[in-house]
Amino acid sequence: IETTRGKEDRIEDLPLWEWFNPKRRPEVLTVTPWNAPVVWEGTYNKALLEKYYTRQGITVGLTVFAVGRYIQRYLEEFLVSANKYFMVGHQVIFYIMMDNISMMPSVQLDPLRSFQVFEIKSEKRWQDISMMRMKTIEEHILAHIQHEVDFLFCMDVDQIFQDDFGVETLGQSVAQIQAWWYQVDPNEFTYERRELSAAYIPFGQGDFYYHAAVFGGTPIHVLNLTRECFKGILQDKKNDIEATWHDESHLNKYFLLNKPTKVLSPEYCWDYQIGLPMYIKSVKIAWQTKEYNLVRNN
Ligand code: 2GW
Ligand code: MN
Repeated sequence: IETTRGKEDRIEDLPLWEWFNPKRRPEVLTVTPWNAPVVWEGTYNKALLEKYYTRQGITVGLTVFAVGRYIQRYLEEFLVSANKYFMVGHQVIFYIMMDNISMMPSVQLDPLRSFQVFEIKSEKRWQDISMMRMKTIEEHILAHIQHEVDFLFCMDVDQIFQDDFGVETLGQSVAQIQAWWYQVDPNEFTYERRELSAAYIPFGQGDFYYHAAVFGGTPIHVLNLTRECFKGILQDKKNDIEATWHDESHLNKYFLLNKPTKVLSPEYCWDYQIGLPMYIKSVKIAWQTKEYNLVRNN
């Protein structure tokens, strides 16, 4: 598939050593075994990256889904905070997928920011609401997103931006470390462990436990990711099995086979319920509290 914007390999144009200094954070893991940067606060040269991407004139997309009670509960705060902290100074398109577009909150966006709202159908089971996002994202990348943006992020709605989530996060294929599983032995990760599932990861394998609440990359790479994950989801349905953590299990399998070119530290999606250890220097996105009684009793 050809993307018309043709800016595929941009981040590699700026050599890693020019903007990234892993030694700035000696107390944490800053480079993966396959030599991809793990981006932590303090490791990147913000001024240089800003200059570089401003000259390129990039547009960054962000997909977010809000179905049922998640509209009232989470969407407005997500958008207001994203407007304030996501890719400040760059063109941004928010792609908002809702089962009821008349419930779209009125959010005042800054210049350079726009949104597109799409109506999607709701699924009966919440597991399917979550998993079907892969299919919807795939369809939208093919239909229009590939022509509209240079980079795309896909996020959960139940979270709030609290600090700059900027161009240092851009790359071909970007994965987020799940806050609770940073520093845990991979054999304890909640990967799918049943061989029958397409998301199966045997013990002894795996690099990180990635969080499906934040992933991104160039449209072509996100297209491939969503396609492969959705294929796995369908195969599992055929075999009458559902992966333990739904789309997230499939995402972890995908990133095991297709290593991300950039990994985001837990600072980029932190859960304050863990506390605030010294190695968290800046919380870019914070998890919202889950009100299971409110949102999960359907
Ligand atoms: C989800 C679970 C239970 C009840 C409702 C929903 C629900 C999810 C919903 O009613 N409406 C809705 O819009 N969603 C969308 O699915 C919304 O965008 C939300 O952020 C996303 C994932 O659901 P969430 O955030 O409740 O799941 P988490 O925070 O436990 O997420 C992790 O695990 C999920 C799979 O179980 C996904 O992989 C998710 O990406 C992970 O962060
Ligand atoms: Mn979530």
